[in-house]
Amino acid sequence: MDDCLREIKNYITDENALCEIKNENLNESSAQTLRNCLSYCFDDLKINRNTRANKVIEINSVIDFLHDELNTGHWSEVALYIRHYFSLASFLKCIIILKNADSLTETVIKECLKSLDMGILLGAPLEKNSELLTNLAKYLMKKINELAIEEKDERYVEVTKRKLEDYQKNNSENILGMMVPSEECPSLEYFNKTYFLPQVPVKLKGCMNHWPATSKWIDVNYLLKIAGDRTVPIEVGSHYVDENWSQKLMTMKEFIKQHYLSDNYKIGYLAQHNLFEQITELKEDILIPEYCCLSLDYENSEEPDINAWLGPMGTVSPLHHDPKNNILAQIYGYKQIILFSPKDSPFLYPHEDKLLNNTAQVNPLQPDLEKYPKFSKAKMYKCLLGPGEMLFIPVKWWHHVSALEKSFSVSFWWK
Ligand SMILES: O=C(O)CCC(=O)C(=O)O
Repeated sequence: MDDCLREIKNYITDENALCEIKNENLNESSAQTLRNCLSYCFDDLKINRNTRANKVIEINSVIDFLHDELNTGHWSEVALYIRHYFSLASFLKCIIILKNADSLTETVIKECLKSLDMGILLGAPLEKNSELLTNLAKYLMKKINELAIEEKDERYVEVTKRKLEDYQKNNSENILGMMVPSEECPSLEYFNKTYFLPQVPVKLKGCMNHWPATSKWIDVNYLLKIAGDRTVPIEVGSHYVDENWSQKLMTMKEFIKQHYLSDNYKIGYLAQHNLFEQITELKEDILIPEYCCLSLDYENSEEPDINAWLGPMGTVSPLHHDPKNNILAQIYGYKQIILFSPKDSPFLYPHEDKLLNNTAQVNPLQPDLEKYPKFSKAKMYKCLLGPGEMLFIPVKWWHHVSALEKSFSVSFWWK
């Protein structure tokens, strides 16, 4: 255990920054408890078993306090320091669990990973130690893999590969609409002139053949090895406007077993989650498409927002638009995508509620024309997006996305 703790200390890039706890930002007792936990973690204190056990209770009291603060008011209004302290407390909880354990068992590691992931998902990267939690989680995943008895399940490897012709037939016969144009890896200049500047959607082929993700991620055992015990947010229910829809936190392994591989369970979707900041190993398998360097705003040099979309057949993202340009890259599986220009917004009946007014009330696959008569005036575009293909969705273009089989996509949103 001492070796493990010594190794972890190497991940701390700035110990002073880590130990700086300001009273004015926290209530006095939480600040004091955090300081006590810090010194327990890093000063070589000899303390008895009872006091050790109390340390978990102490750090949990700080975590509970911060958790309440995180859940008060709107998420965007939560002060950044609360999120920093939440990450710090989650990190300290992990160290306390490790210090109190006699050896590095699977149960101990899982408990640590859970705490780190909560810190990553609800907290914010620590100033001057921004990769501490992600690196520690990566280290612990490596350790748990060393302990694990290989439980390869053949079911994990298979991902249905239906014939492209089936989909093409289905797509062109059942859905009215213009096919979006398609290009074979166009030059940046041509893409800019023909699609980006006029803001026209296009399917891009042959641009991601060199991404390791296209061959590695289809094997669920690979995802389980890298991320099996990591906690991720899952959307449960048919789609986010449905009244029975909810969000849950579960491990990737639970998600894969309960929602991804199981046919008779409720639809679960790992949707719009920045998996790559959380599990940085996966980021090494993808590349930011060069088209994302184009911008309508010359001052913009921000990195794109990269999100993962992993789910079984049948996931649906209802018709909506987003505030940024998007390249939706299909790693595997087929998705059917319906698009409408922003000009057609009045024919799509956006929800009136402010939180949902980027989402249409009409379902373009089964429009209720009595309720939404103007929909018949909308010009519909369609795209069948297959493995290794990308779709450029210009900012504010409406899109409805349904997965025709198990599917993994990565979206790159940029201004
Ligand atoms: O793939 C999906 O289900 C939705 C993707 C999407 O809406 C997006 O990338 O903005």
